[in-house]
Amino acid sequence: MPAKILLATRNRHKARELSAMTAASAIEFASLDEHPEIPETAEDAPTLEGNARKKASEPARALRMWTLAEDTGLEVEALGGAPGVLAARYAGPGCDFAANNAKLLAALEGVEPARRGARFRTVMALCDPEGRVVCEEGRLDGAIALAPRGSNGFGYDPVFVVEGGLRTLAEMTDEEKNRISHRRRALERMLPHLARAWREAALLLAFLLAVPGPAKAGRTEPGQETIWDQIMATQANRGMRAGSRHMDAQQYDLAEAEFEKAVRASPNDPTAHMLLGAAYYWRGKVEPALAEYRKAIELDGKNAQAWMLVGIAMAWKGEAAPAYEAFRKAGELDGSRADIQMNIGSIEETLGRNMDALNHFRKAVQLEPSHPLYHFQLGMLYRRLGRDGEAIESMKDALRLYGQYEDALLELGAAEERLGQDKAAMHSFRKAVALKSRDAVARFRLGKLLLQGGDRTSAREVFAEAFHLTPEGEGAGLQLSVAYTGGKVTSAAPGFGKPSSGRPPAEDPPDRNDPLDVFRRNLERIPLEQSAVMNVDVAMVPKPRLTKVDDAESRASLKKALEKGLRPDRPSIKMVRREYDLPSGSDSVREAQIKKILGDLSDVVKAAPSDSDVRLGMNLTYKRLADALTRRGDAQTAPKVSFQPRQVGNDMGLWVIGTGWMTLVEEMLPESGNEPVRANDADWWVATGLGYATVGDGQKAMTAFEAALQIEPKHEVALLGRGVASVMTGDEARAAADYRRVLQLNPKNRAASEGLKWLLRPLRKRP
Ligand code: ITT
Repeated sequence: MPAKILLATRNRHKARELSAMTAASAIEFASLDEHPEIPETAEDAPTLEGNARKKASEPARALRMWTLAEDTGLEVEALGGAPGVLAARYAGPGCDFAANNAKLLAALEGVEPARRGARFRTVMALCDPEGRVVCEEGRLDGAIALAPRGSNGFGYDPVFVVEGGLRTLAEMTDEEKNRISHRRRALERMLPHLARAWREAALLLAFLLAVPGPAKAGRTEPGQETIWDQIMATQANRGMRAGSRHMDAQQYDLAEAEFEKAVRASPNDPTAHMLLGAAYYWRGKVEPALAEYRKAIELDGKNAQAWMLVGIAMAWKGEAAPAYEAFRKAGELDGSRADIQMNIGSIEETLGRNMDALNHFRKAVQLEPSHPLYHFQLGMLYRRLGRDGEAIESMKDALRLYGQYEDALLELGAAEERLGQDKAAMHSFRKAVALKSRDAVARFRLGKLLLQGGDRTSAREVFAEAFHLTPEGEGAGLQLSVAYTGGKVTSAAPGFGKPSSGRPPAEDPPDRNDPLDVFRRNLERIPLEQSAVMNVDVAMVPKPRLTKVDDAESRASLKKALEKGLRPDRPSIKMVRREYDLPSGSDSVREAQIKKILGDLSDVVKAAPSDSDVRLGMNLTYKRLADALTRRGDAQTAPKVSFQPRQVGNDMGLWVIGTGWMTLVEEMLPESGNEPVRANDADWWVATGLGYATVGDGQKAMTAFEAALQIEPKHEVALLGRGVASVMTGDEARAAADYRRVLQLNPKNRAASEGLKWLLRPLRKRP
């Protein structure tokens, strides 16, 4: 997991104690030993807090990592609080523990036991990657013994007798000390911050490969301030917070305006420049984005994120060499980030350095084994290297983590088929079709396997649903996204499901932050005469939840509390995806649809493990058909429909989008020309035609469907196919004729009636 928190101490006793106390938690610490390049912090502040802050913030800034550090002092009453902050160097620079103890005992020579009161005080500091610090303190009261006793612990432990007891700390076991120590008490207070830092980092990495900021801006627990909230609050006047909200809502223009303000207000803040750059990038302004990222690097050359952003922008421009250099630089600065490793590997693959790419992909998977995309990408590389067995394993890993990963199912099926495991392949493709019913690729592969197995009837059924047309229209679609990160979803909000024909929802809903209520409000805005498709991603990210330790319990070990509160194993993300159709309809029909959708989503969210953060993303697409057409210059020749074989999206909101799926069709198409294996079999021609249509070759598709119809003039699916090929080659009238013919043969054919509806929809004349 890259989301380690750096433990900034060079004192291995401290490190051991802190590690023991957090061993059962999900939090992982990185040690300063892994970063020999970080110079030792000069502990020259006059207070414990001052030193703790320095010890945490210097490495945090240098490494852009969450960092935990502490400074401990021993304060002896009879010595006016000495040695205090100077405890480490009490007997002089470079002195050892024994010398310090000897000097202390000598200073207290003759002081009676009642006046030997003392206390340990630890100030712990947690610093975020931007250099902002929170501090917490822990104390342990006691007295200085007359002579050293015991051999456990370190430092002043042999001379420190815990209040109310007889033993020195050095006479206690590690566990006993760790239950009561100043360090444990400081850590206890720090835990809520730590847990949030941990979660923050984990979430960020899991969800945002490219953009800094937005994911962090989401609240993790309603009503509770996170460190990030505090940071954002201090930046509110600089527009960062508002900007991040806009990024969350994918309103990049608004985000841009806010971040521009932020940059004007704090021209030396690298984060502001990165955020502004990200907003530019998402608006397609790649050069200005690059300029901002470079500015961030100028201000902070060790900013791995900024280097990675440069790499992404360069990769977008198609400039592999500078992209590679930037990703490598990012990797040098932060070797623990899986996303950076993936990016390095992707470029290497582009450059044909497959073995290097393989190593980087493998490393990414190691660093972040709970991320399905990384397994998928690794599997894809195995596939391209012809290592199908390993590809299958990787795809299965991805599917174990995200069962609805349709691309992984397709790849799995294809690899299984290549290895001759037809039964398994059929099973995988069937699952893919069940997940994305209109995916022509999945239907193509499944149908071919069925044909091969001699099951002609099933094959035809599978092919029949692969020819759905999509209405076209310039400016006709509306994309709308709602991102939500947060605690409990309380309800599907009373009163949901009231549709409107364009009028605003009647009254303010009870909880405007309830994501399902946000969904409801947006669904209600869809005019009744429009149809829409709603896609929802639900991600459940386990969170280390902290239980408040009450007094009775505080005597029990911290380890236990942590065991209770924090998940002991690595967080693994659960994803659920839903797609809903909202056909146009009457008031009551729409009402019922919305009710059903929200009820279903509410069930999904309720079924989330109670120790998970739920993140919801919604994407609504709808078509304003008539309006769009009136805006067209040439309504007569403008195409009304198109054939979209499959929806390619950035699965799971991640960066990688590809056309790799095309290979899944191409590898099954005839080597040369367009003759299928069985040239006198209409169904084989249909399969071939579907294949060509899917990879966008309308002409070859047409030839194949014609051939099928020569053999079998009343082949329903071939007619559907020729309709699609006609659309692809620009003859919508012919497509309509074919679809009419299909409906004569079979009035129940869905693809035909739907396609015909789009093809024949009336054009509204311009006034
Ligand atoms: P870092 O700066 O790398 O954290 P350090 O050894 O310099 O390690 P401090 O300045 O915080 O740590 O500690 C000052 C001294 O206080 C330390 O050298 C010990 O002698 C003593 N000390 C700290 N914690 C102690 C503990 O739990 N028991 C006994 N002595 C302790």
